[in-house]
Amino acid sequence: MPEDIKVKNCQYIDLKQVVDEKDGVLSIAESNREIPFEIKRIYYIYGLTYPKALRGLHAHKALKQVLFCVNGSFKLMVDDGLNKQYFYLADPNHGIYVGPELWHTMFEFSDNCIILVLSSDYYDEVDYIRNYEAFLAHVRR
Ligand code: T46
Repeated sequence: MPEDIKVKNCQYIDLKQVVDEKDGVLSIAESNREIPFEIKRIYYIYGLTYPKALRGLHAHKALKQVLFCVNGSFKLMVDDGLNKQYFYLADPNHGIYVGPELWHTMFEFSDNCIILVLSSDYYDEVDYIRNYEAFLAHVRR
């Protein structure tokens, strides 16, 4: 059983799965079904061979995203300004919804890690808060 989520704007996402036994597994993510928004952008992160690689270190003002680890594993920390929670992602069928106003970092990547991100909007640097103190001020306003 996954642990209860205590940060706001965050939830477990389970994809619809079609298992074809020896012919493999198909996982399906559809907008406004398994994914709780309209998907406008997909990106993926790989080449994570540096053992101390650290990504994220920001929050979004409005962007909604779901993160999957489609190969390998990594850890995700989310922080809503009051509570922090850590997730271990290692199953391509199980993702984490990271909604707005959550400071998040990604770390402890396996060499073969591939992170797939489904995103509710196009890239816009204005939506990022990249300073932790500014993030705290934003969520406490
Ligand atoms: C997030 C986590 C999970 C673009 O130009 N377009 C894009 O769509 C993205 C995602 C990034 N960029 C540029 C912005 C930076 O100059 O690529 C550079 C690296 O982005 P960043 O440092 O934000 O990468 P991560 O891995 O820390 O964060 C990414 C997403 O940017 C972010 O939205 O939530 O993955």
